[in-house]
Amino acid sequence: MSRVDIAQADIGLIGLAVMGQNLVLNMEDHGFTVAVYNRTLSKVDDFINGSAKGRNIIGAHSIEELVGALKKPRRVMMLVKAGQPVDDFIDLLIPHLEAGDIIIDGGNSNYNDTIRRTAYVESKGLLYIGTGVSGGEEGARHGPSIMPGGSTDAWPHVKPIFQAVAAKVEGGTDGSPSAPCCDWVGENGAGHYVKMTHNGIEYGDMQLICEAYYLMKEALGMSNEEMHGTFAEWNRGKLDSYLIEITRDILGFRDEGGKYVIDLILDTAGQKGTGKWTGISALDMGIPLTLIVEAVFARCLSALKDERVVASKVLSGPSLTFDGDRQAFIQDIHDALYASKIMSYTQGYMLMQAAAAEYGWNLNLGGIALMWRGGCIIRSAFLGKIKEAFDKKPDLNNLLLDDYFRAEVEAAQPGWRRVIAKAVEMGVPVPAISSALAFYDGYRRERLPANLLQAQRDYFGAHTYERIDRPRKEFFHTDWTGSGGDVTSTTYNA
Ligand code: 2AM
Repeated sequence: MSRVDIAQADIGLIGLAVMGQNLVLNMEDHGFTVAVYNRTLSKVDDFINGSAKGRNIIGAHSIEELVGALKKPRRVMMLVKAGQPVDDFIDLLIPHLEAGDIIIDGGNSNYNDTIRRTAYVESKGLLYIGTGVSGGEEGARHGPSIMPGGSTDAWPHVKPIFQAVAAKVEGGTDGSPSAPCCDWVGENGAGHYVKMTHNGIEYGDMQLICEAYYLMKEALGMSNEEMHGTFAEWNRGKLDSYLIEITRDILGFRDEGGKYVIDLILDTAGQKGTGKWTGISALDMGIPLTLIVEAVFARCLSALKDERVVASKVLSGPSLTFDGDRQAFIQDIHDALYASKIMSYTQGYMLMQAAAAEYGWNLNLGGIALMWRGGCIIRSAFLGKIKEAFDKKPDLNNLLLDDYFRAEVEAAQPGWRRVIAKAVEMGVPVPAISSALAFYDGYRRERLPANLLQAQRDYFGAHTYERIDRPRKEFFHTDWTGSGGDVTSTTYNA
């Protein structure tokens, strides 16, 4: 292409907040020419005259100018605030685009919106991608995890750009030394769904680490320095991950006055909603995503700071000091965290498998583990093992049934149980660690007490039940009181 041709940019990017700017610089680092636009035009000029100076980055002062700068098929990526701004930009773009052009939403959109927008944009003869981009500002600049879904025909046109800028990890599926943390996730909202699940798992991982910290602090009375050392050690083993690494650093961090910053931070958690969305989706589909939901509720409980301050002066609990083997207990906490983490990822994968069936997505489950292996907040060595499990058995129904994970849980189980028993005895709340065990103990039981539950439902509402000695889908009703008659409920199915 000659230099006088104005349509020279490989991709256009709308939204020059820090994430957008960093992703543009990252793309340009990899040899792509990028055209940029932002609602507030001064940001375009500031960027072009600032960190984009001397680079193959073209500033546009209107949507028309932006579109005019793009090679065909045109690729326009939005990194703007989720919600209405995305719909607004889609409508602003459509009149300037032609068949085969691609609109990409790289923001934190809800997957339901992405499903709707894919259909809408496709109805105009264009292609749409909704993609999760994880890794924060740093990731955007040097290699994020990218999870694209949407119009399948769009993928070959964005693949070279996305895979070039994505984080890289060792060991590609094809035997290559490095693999990008980006692959096609699936149809319409699949990319944003997987990103949402990533965020839910992130909630779970963070809560589990917080519970481990709380046990060390409250049950064992460990100092920040001791905990810093323990997390440093854990980060060299099976728990090796970004979140353990930053926890190690946080625990050792002091301010100018020599005070540990961790002890100065108010214990009340914020949230932006992606954990809640994950929980809502699980409830809608009937998937026991207990650990992530506990993690969301733990944040909610923490936010009731004022109430807790009042309650702490009124409500009593045990006041015990730890009298066991401290080193052994630290190892038990490690095992409890590890086993709970396996439960959390098991549940997360159950959720994605259910969503794939619900929405008709062909999800590449091993590929998702690889996408999360680097670049994003939940990146860890552990995800390499999940990838291996799906490589061995692509149709693996449940992660716990994989030989490696089954054996790992088996080995961690005694310590996991001891930790929960001790926490209960001492009155230290460990909602995620304990609900993870409740899930495990429930999942591995052939028989649960739901026979009684069904009897109760049949007793008060004639909801009927199935029998162990008859084929499934045959329903029975008992006249429990002798005065109920044989009319059964057929409409109530909640
Ligand atoms: P701005 O610089 O004009 O505020 C992250 O906030 C990005 O989303 C920014 O590029 C911001 O543009 C853009 N953004 C936020 N709200 C918007 C809106 N209502 N319409 C268009 N862009 C918006």
